[in-house]
Amino acid sequence: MRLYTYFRSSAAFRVRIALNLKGLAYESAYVHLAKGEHRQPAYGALNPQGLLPALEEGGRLLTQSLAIMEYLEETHAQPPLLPTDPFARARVRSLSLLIACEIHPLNNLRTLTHLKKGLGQNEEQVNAWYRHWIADGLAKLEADLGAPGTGKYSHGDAPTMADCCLVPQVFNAQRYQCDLAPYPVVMRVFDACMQIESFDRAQPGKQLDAQ
Ligand SMILES: N[C@@H](CCC(=O)N[C@@H](CS)C(=O)NCC(=O)O)C(=O)O
Repeated sequence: MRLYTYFRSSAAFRVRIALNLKGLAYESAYVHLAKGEHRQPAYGALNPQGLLPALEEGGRLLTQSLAIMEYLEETHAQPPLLPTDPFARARVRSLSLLIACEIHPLNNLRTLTHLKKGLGQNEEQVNAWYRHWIADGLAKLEADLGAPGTGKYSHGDAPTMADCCLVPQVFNAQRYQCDLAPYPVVMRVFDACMQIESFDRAQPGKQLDAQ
């Protein structure tokens, strides 16, 4: 398997964690987001969505981190990233989607670039936007993680797809110096995940393209 990745891409970070948790070897193809390599024709020809990550296997390409993690779950069942009980599976997907759909798109590169270059916002205003949506999203995550089902990790006592989404989102929040004190459950789960080698090895600073 080949993963198209960038060290700071939190969506790619999710998939790096999932691959590591499942013990799957992969090669990395580095696409430099800050230099705009994902917008170049070469990458567009490969991945029409023009985003990271993408996973290539057997000459076929999969996009969207949640779809990729579901694919890994279906093709390599152990260890599971989703619980067996249907309600619990739906809860893990809901937590994952809260991060991937309600927080991440508001703060990704193209959104911030449009705020700056398209709408003329200055750095301070863009940072305020970023922190606003982190606070909004993490407050919702904190409330949900307080519900029954949360154990050592987002759901129960084994890491799931939700944790693969939670950890990169907290890394992003830390990078933008967001106040994380109001989210003790989120941070407890984050700390528990970061004790696991598969999470630690996937972090941005440990990637070969890290700057
Ligand atoms: N929903 C997508 C999000 C993909 C995405 O936005 N990736 C970011 C990197 S984390 C990206 O490629 N951004 C490029 C840009 O915004 O121009 C997924 O989960 O894979």
